Amino acid sequence: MKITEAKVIVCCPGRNFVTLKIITDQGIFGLGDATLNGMEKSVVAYLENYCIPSLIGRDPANTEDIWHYFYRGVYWRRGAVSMTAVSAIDMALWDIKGKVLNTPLYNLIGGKSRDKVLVYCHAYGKNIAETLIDVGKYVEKGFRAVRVQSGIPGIEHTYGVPKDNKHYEPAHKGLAHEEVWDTPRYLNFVPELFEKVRETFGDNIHLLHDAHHRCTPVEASRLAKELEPYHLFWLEDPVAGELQEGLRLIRQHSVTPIAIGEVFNTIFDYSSLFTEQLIDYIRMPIVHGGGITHLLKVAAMASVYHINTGFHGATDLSPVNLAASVHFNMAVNNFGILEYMPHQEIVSEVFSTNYRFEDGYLKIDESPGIGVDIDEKAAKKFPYAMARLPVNRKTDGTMFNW
Ligand code: GCO
Ligand code: MG
Repeated sequence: MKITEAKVIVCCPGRNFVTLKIITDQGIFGLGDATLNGMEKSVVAYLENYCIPSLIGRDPANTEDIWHYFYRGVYWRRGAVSMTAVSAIDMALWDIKGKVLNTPLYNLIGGKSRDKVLVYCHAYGKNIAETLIDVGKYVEKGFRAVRVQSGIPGIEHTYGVPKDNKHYEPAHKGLAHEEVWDTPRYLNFVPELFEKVRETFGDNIHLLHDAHHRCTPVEASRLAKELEPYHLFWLEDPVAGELQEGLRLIRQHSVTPIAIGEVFNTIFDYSSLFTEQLIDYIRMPIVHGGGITHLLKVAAMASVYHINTGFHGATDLSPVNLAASVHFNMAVNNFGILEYMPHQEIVSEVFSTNYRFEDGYLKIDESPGIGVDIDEKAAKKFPYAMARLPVNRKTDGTMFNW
C-alpha cells in the first residue's frame, strides 16, 4: 500500500480546526488533527510545504519509521508547530492501519484495559454562587469529575470564565485581547471557592482546578498546600511548563496532585518530572505531543513512576483528537482521566463521531481506526477566520503568562 495524496482541510464551524487527510492507492484514507489554537496557519504551511511532499509514495503501515523520519529526520526538530504536524501525520497513519485491519485503534495498542474512560468537564461562574450552580448542573448530567474555575472579586475577567456566560472559548476573532491578572487576589480567593464546593457537593465528586501557568513556585506551593483539605483530583499547571525545577518546591510543600504539560510536545519535556516524581498526570495531548506513536512511549515511561494520563481535551482540539484520546485511554494501563469539553453542536455538521458520554464516562464504538469522518463539502461552508488566544498583563501593565 502506498500514500498517493495528502491534503489539509481548514474549517471554522464555530472555531478553527485543521485536519490532515492522508489517502492511499487502495482508496483507504486516514484523518489526523493538526489544530494549534491561534497558530493554525503555521501548521498548515509546515504540512503543505515540507511534510506532504515527503509522504507521497511511503507505505502507511510504517508508523514507527515515518514518525522518526519527521522527527529525527528534521534537523530543527521539536516545538509546537512541528510536533503538531508530526502528530497529525501519525494519527492519520494509525487511522489507516485500523481501517486496513478492520479494527478499532484501541485494539492495535493493547486492546481494552477498561470499557469506558472517566472524563471531567468545565464548570464556571462569575462568582462563587454562580459557580456552585454550574457545578450542580454537571453533577446532574452525570459527571463524576468537574474542573472548577470562578470569577475573582476585583479582577475584571478571569481565565476559564466566559465573558458572555455562553460556552468557554479562549480564542477571540482578530488580534489578541488583553486581560489583566492579579495573583494575590487569586491566591486569597481559590481556597474559599473549594471550601464552598466541597461543603455543597460533599466528597463523592472529583474536583480539579487549572492555575494556567500563573504562579511562581512559592505561590504555587502556598496554593497547593492551602487546597489540601479539599482533596483535589489535581491542580493543573501551577507554574509555567518550562520552569521544570519549580515543581520541586511545590512537591516539598504539598501532597495536592499535580498535572502539567498541555504546552509540552516531547518526552524530553517530561523526563526529569517523571524520574524525580514531581508530577502525577500527563497533560500533553495526542495532537500536540507527537501522536499515538510518541504518547505510547511517554505513557510507558510515566507508568514506571506511577504517573497517569490526563490528556488535554479542550474544544480547540478537534473531534479526531478526542476520539484518538478515547482509544488511547481505553488501552493504556496507567489511565487517569480525560478532559471533555463537548464541542458546539455546529461542529457535528462537519465531523461525524463515534464516542458518546454516559454516566460520567466516554464510550467509543467499534468502528475501525479512529472512527471519525469529515464532510469536506460541509467544511467549505465554514472558512477559516483568524482568531487568537488572549495575552495577559499584571495590574501595573507588566506582560505576564496567559
Ligand atoms: C485546559 C486548557 C485550555 C487552554 C486552551 C488553549 O486545561 O483545557 O488550559 O483552556 O487554555 O486549550 O488553547
Ligand atoms: Mg489547562
